[in-house]
Amino acid sequence: MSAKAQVAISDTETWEKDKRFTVYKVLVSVGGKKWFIFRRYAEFNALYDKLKKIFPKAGLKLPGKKIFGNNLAPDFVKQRREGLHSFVQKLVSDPKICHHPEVKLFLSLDNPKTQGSKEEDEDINENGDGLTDKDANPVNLGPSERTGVRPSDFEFLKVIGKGSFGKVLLAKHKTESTIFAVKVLQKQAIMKRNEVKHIMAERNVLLKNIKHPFLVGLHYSFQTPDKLYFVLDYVNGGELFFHLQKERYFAEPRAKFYAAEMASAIGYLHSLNIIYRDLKPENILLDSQGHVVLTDFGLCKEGIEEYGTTSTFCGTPEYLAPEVLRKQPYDKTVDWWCLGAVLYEMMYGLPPFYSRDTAEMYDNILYKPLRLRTNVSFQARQILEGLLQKDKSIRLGCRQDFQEIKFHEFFASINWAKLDSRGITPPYNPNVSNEMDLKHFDPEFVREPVPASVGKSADSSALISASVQETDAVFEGFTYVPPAFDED
Ligand code: ISQ
Repeated sequence: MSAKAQVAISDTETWEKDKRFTVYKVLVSVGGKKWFIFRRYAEFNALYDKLKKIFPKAGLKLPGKKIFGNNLAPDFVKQRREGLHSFVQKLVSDPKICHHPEVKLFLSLDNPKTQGSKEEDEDINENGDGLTDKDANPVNLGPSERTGVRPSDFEFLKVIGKGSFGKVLLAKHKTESTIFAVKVLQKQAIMKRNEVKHIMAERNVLLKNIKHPFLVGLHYSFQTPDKLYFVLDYVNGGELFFHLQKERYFAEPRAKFYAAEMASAIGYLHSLNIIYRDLKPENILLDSQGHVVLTDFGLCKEGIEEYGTTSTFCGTPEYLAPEVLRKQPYDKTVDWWCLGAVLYEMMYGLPPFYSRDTAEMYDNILYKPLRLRTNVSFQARQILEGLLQKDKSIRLGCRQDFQEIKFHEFFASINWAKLDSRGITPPYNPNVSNEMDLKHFDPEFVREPVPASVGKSADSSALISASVQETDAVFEGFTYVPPAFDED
């Protein structure tokens, strides 16, 4: 970083997570490049605490920590913004402070986008969408990202799924005539819901180049100013639970086969230090031959050390592990609980601890002992007891992770090498006639028209609204990761 950095607190925004809080929008510019970072007061304060010890004579000042009354009151926020503005001005006016790693981190001065060579910048401009590099302000989507791809390269045919941040569409590549499932995420929707952290997790997961026979394959990704596009395998055997609903429950060999393919995929993710965390009915698909395909890595928790834990809440009520319900730290064993829940539902026809009353179901998950009717084998009951152990410190998988599941008696008949080579013939063939066969998809989605904004609109226009550019700034390098501070 040779050019001098300039900073200004340009605005504030009220974001929501568990409660409402203020974020300060800091415009940083270095050598003609500009970007925004979003920081909470507590983050300024943490930086201030460190710097005042390192640079005691610099006379750094931060607006006061606590006042009486409402921290969101406009007058108070304005006053604080002005104080924070003076603070950041002071940081960049002193080269020694400005080059300190804590300051560089805080202002994202080491963001690769700000350090790119001229050649790299020109490459980015060659994406052919008529946007200048500054306008496009791209997210780093990792090795899967392709430049020069646009939504208009695809014909979007049907909505085939809805996720937490967007939709999954059936799409045909216009020139290659190949069919894909394209997951479209709205950058702004994610930002509004303060889920930047989650999409970051998705990005980071993508960076790891995941490839496994039972995980949905990512062909490539691309982006427009307001959306992220993930071009995925189209999997058309239907949701596993769509089939389960039709048959009420599966015979043990069938349930075992699906559980083994899922366990193998989860074991693989764990080997990359990724917690899937979101194993739930709608994320388990069958391919055209009847093999399991897990989708949606949006909520994977990655980068967790072997004995590390994390406590971000996410999940679906039926399969929530007790520690997740309690908002306690969780680890890889959360996925073994979920596998237990899926296996239970496949064999008994309902999720474990099920109640139509959600509050009662939560209570059951936390306190009710697991009851296992004897219409399933002893080995099945034994593995379910191990996986659905409420205390994660004694849950099956807590010591040697996947190895404990793989070598459990229940799976004794599974040849794991053959399973991983997709060499075991699936117990059920979804019988799809061709790639376009949508017979296994929820007709409610399939009837839904493709949103007009997908593949058209301002996405590929040079006229990008200010708010869209701002949203992009948030995603550039995924600068903002809200920490768990209480102080606004
Ligand atoms: C692939 N094929 C069908 C549906 C899908 C849903 C989510 C992610 C990928 C998918």
